[in-house]
Parts: sequence; structure tokens; C-alpha cells
Amino acid sequence: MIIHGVNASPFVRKVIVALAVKGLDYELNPVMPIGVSDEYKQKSPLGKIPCLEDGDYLLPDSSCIIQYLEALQPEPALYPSDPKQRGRALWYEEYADTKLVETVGPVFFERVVKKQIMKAEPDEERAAKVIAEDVPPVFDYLEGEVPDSGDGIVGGRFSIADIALGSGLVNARHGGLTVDAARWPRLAAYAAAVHGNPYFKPIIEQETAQLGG
Ligand SMILES: N[C@@H](CCC(=O)N[C@@H](CS)C(=O)NCC(=O)O)C(=O)O
Repeated sequence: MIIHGVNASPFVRKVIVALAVKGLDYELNPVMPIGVSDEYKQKSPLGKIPCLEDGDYLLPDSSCIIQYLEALQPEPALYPSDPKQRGRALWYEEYADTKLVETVGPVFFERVVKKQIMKAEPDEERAAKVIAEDVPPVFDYLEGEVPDSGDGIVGGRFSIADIALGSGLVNARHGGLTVDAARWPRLAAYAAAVHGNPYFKPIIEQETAQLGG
């Protein structure tokens, strides 16, 4: 199985964590999501990463790919079987993939993509404004949703919701945006639990080393 994309993408990371949970082997083909080739667009029509290639089967989009992995290897399950819990898990995945990633994205872009990868001058004023104004409502919402302890936001069990939320929070963390435990104690504890679990921890350590520490 080949995953096209780079692991600093929150969407690629979702797939890598899901593969780790399922214990499935894969090869990462490092496609950068900028100026992708026409050949890549044949595989991933929106030109985005990740895209999965499994033999002659091609599938773009992290959410679609993880659904495929779940059907391929149902255990351990990443989607709750209870209807209401499953609906909540999909909602948190959607919230993470849209609002959370869009909100922390500029911080990651300025401080990691521009500064560490492109070796360009980051717009620190932009990053600071996002942290001061845009991030708090998102963290306030999540503070009211996350569990008291542990890494399972839905029914206390690790699921697709934690993969998606945890992945978005990794990009925040790479950008120096850790959750302030004085202001959002539950979210800070949740982030620490998710990022410390055996699926996320080695992946974060590897990425941190790749990004220079
Ligand atoms: N809904 C997609 C989003 C994927 C996505 O936006 N990936 C970004 C990289 S983090 C990308 O490829 N952007 C390039 C572009 O939008 O052209 C998924 O879940 O896989």
C-alpha cells in the first residue's frame, strides 16, 4: 500500500495513525502539495494529499481512505458502532478537518513551512494575531467537549475523532502553539493523552526530528 503525501500534513498524518492502529504496512511517497504534476492529478483529481494506492486501486481524501481501511481491517474499530456515538465521532472529525486545521494552519505555515522548510522570513505578526484572536474560540469549544481524562472524546474509546483532533493539534504544536493548561486544562490534558498514546507518540517524535528538533 502506498500513501502519497508528506507526514506534516494533518490529513496524511490521520491516515498514518489509522494505519498504525490497524497494524497495516505502507510506504510513504513524499508528494508535496504544491504545484503537483498532471500525473499526480490522475491519481488525486483535486491535486491534494493524501492519496492511497493499493495495487490498481486509487483513493484520495483522508476520510475516504480511513473508511476504506476500516472496511479492509475492521479491528480495532475506529468508528463507534453505536449510532449516536458514530455521528459524534464523524462530527468531531469534520470539525477537526475544517475549523481546527484552518485555524491553526497559518501558525504552522508561518513558523514551520516558511521558516523551517522554505527558509523564508515568517510573518510572526500574522501568527500571533491568529493565536490571540482565532484560536481561543476553537479551543473554548473543544474544552467543553473533551473528556475529563483519557484519549477518547467519544464514549471514552480512541476513535477517528481523536485521530483527526489529535492530528490538527500536532500541527499547532509544531508551530509552537501548545494548549495553555491554565486556560484550557481539559483540552491540554486531552492533547497530552492523545499525543502520548502509542499510535501518535512515535509519529510525532519522527516528525519533530525531521523538522529539526
Ligand atoms: N479533505 C482532504 C483535504 C486534503 C488537503 O487539503 N490536503 C492539503 C495538504 S495539508 C493539500 O493537499 N493542499 C493542496 C491544495 O489544496 O491544492 C482530506 O481529508 O484528505
